[in-house]
Amino acid sequence: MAIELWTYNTPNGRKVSVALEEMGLPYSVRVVDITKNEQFNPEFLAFAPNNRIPAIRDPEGPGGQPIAVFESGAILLYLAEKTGTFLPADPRARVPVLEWLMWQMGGFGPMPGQVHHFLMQPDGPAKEYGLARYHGETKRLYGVLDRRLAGREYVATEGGPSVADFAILGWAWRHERHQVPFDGLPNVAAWYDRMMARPAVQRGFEVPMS
Ligand SMILES: N[C@@H](CCC(=O)N[C@@H](CS)C(=O)NCC(=O)O)C(=O)O
Repeated sequence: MAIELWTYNTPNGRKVSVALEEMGLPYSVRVVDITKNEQFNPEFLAFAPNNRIPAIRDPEGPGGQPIAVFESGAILLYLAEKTGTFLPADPRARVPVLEWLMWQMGGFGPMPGQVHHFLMQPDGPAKEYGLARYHGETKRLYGVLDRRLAGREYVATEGGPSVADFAILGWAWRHERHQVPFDGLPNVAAWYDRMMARPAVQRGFEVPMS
């Protein structure tokens, strides 16, 4: 039975559709229109208590019983473990995937998200301060990613991507919106093109979500 993906057309939402496509799992999209505050609907809050997309409901969870998962990082790990894909079983090889997934969840998402917020504010000192802080931090994070990708095809694994790549890609997809051109980030640019050339990734970004 298909997994329900409750989501909207945003970086955090796209991470999960990309992963589902890459894993070949059947799923249906349930649009939660966050521009209309649908994330506060009781039906959604019942299994997504933080009123943020994405969340999933899997009718065939562990033990064949239904399960719901919220928080995109937890969803990616759940799906990777369910399918035995995109997350190495070897504990040593798994560590960098967890490191870079947490790096994304803790920084390379919250920081560009603040840039998106401050860009929409009226001109003035608050906007100036917010952008100086969060755009600066976002650019620093892109620099960290570029150095990590030197001599590597994927962020945390060899021979193919992991869920860490899917998580980071969701936000890099919005690099123009948070005003970080890839000039001067050659390794990020090459990785981005490599990831975006994957047919499943393309399907994950194209599936209607709004
Ligand atoms: N840490 C959460 C963040 C989710 C998140 O911030 N989702 C945004 C869209 S990208 C949202 O639902 N915003 C609705 C709101 O702010 O009320 C995750 O990765 O799942």
